[in-house]
Amino acid sequence: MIKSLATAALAASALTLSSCGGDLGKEPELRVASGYIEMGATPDRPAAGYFTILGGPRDVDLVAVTADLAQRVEMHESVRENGVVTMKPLTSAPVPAKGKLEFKPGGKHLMIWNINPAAVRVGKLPMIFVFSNNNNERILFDLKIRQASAAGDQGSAAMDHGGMDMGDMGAAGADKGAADPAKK
Ligand SMILES: [Cu+2]
Repeated sequence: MIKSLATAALAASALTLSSCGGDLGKEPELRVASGYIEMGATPDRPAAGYFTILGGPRDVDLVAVTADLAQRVEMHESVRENGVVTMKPLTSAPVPAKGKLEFKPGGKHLMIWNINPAAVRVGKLPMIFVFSNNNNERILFDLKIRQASAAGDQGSAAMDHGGMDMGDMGAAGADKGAADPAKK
């Protein structure tokens, strides 16, 4: 009896020790590290979302991003072909183990339609990032909202998004059907 108590005490202190020193050898944790939303140039234009996700111990895919306070969110990739930039809807994006996935201007990005005005006033949009691991693990993260800048790169990005509405709507519509179940 006494012996087993001592063993338990030793085990407990061993646990304490390992949790103390454990940070050094800790497994990387899948997480959203940062991100922001750039509002469209005019209210009828979609906003663009950018973020960085840090990979965990295993390769996973980001399969959807949703927001209750926006009408629609899509993942896109800008691709330059023969000097012309077009956008393609993405159904998933890989997050390599211990690596990172970046959505950034000129590459992969979110397009977000009709963000709730209250969220715009507060300056952040709560979003849900859905992954292909553990029965679609969900990570909640607030993206900060920035107003559209008047000129420069952001202006042209907004124009790209405007063109998207007409060009790739068929593909985007098909894509939306696949993404919807994750929303529920
Ligand atoms: Cu886009």
